Amino acid sequence: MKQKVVVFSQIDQSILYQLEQQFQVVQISPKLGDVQQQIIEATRDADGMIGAGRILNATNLSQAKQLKVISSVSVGYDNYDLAYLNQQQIWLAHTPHVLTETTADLAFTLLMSAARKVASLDAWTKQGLWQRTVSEAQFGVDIYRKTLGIIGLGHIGEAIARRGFHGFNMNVLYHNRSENLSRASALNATYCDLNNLLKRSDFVVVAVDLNADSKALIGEAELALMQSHAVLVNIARGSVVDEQALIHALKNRQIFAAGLDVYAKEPLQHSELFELDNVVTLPHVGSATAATRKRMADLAYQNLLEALAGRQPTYVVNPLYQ
Ligand code: 8YV
Repeated sequence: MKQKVVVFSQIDQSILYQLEQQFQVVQISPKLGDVQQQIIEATRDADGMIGAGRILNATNLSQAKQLKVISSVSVGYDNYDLAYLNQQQIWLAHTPHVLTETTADLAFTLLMSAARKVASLDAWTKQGLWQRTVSEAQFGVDIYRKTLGIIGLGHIGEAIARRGFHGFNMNVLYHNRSENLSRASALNATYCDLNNLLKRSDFVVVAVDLNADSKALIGEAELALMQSHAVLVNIARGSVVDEQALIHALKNRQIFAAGLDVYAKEPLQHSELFELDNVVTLPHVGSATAATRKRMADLAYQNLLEALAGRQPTYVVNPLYQ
């Protein structure tokens, strides 16, 4: 009898085809009704799951008595109840490394777009408002040789720092739970406590995992430490930054601008952010290139196959010995 795999989000079609050749596949789709109920029903006799972007926890996995693995097509895994998966001896696998450079590219895209008002000036030009030489209202801020503060010098944070250091001769500061001398030394990066980084940086990039320590890490007090010409970029998770405090800081021009790819609630449908001309809002596209998403899907597929064959996935989040 074929093992059963639940596909809980859109995945690469070639991967879906390969799954359907080997397993009984059930796809979850909002078009088929309540997603939570679909997950509860579909996982009753499921052996594996693959997908991304959905919360999976004790509630919607309560019937999943023979589930061996959740293979996430993502590097972040804050949307999974890891304690519950450990308790149920369910492997969680993810897709690190293959999206690092693509996500760092997007971070720098946001940094530069926010610094030079690309989104608002594009709209301004297309509305026919460019009628004479530009004035201070259209001026941006410089990037070259400025100070770049990275909150979270992990793989993605380090790739962002590389772009700043080698590409723009930026002075790199970083904040981590602990110093990362190996990564920092190659970039002349200086370890800073968070408050000092916020005070000294012209550009602050949030690149930390979302966890108990980083939730709401950047709030009203932290934003108040930033310089009025400073730019905040968030490519990590929305909940690391207090979104209402950021909106207040942007409205009051406490900081120059923000570049956001992630939000407290996604998709971002209705928000005061939409009314502001000093924030660039992208729809969580950090890893969203065809090539990178294919690499992620391939990696998630391999992780799933390993687990369903009884072997610990190469990129397991929670090493278990089932
Ligand atoms: C994913 C991401 O596509 O990998 C991550 O953690 O944030 C993105 O690359 C996203 O999580 C899917 O919902």
